[in-house]
Amino acid sequence: MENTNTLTEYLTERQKFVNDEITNLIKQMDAPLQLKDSMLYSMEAGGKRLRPILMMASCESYGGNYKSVMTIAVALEMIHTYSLIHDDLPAMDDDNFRRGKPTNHRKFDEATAILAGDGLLTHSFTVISEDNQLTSDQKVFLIQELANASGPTGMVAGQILDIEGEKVETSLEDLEEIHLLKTGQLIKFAIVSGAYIGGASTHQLESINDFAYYLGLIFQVQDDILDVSGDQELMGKPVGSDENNFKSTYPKLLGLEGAIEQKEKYVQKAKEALKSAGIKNSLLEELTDYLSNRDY
Ligand code: GRG
Repeated sequence: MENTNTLTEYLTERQKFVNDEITNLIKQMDAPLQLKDSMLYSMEAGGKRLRPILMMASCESYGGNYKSVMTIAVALEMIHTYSLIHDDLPAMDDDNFRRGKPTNHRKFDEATAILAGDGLLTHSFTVISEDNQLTSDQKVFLIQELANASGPTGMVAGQILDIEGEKVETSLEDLEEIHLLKTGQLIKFAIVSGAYIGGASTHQLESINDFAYYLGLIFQVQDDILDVSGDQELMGKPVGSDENNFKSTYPKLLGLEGAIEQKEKYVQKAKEALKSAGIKNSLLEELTDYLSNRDY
């Protein structure tokens, strides 16, 4: 792909495939109506589908067919969506809106939102275990990797470190550790499982793992940069002026210019890792630039 239009078309097409598969897999589920409605509400609320798209791109980069990872991609999006539903709850961020719509607990109620999250988390493993395109060995590998990435050694660990980190000053190193767990682990799963199903060798999986590490950091630093731009536009305040909250971000620790420089360093490292990963096309490199410069 050589220009932005083509990449935008690629992203739109892939989002549509993912959206269709999401609707299909959740509608088939034999669950009480209120629960199903609540799960479907958040799954269809308009996410960017970045993790599924990265998984498909990683699979294609090793010569695989993106359709072979569609169910795994939806399973991953189920876990991502569960984490957002729970993150928005009153006990956590207490948010009223997500993706421009009322959060799950505002649309339904708190108990239903907790259960919708629980349902999405557990059902993600069901859909992988029932995917007829996968061998038993592949299912075990994927289920183990996904559980490690999302559970108490991955995203859930990152979430508690993040909550605790809001109470004290944190260093750049602490911040990287939190993000690598909280958001980086699911991104890593997307890349590694896509490469695995696409046919990458053990050595290639190790190299692509390094790429995924930096991509997770790029995603987060850009998220922090976008938050600052949004805050400044909304409140006319300087970077890091929210003195009542210790929550670290890249711009707070490094300043806006420093955060942008740090992002460029991660981009360089990510591209170096891609070079040694034996990739057959430039798709992941283009997605790296896209994620690094995204404005939403
Ligand atoms: C509750 C166990 C538990 C974990 C929550 C990821 C997370 C952990 C919370 C989300 C908090 C947050 C907004 C983090 C910033 C980075 C991030 C994950 C943004 C949302 O991901 P996108 O931009 O969202 O891919 P969409 O809506 O496009 O799917």
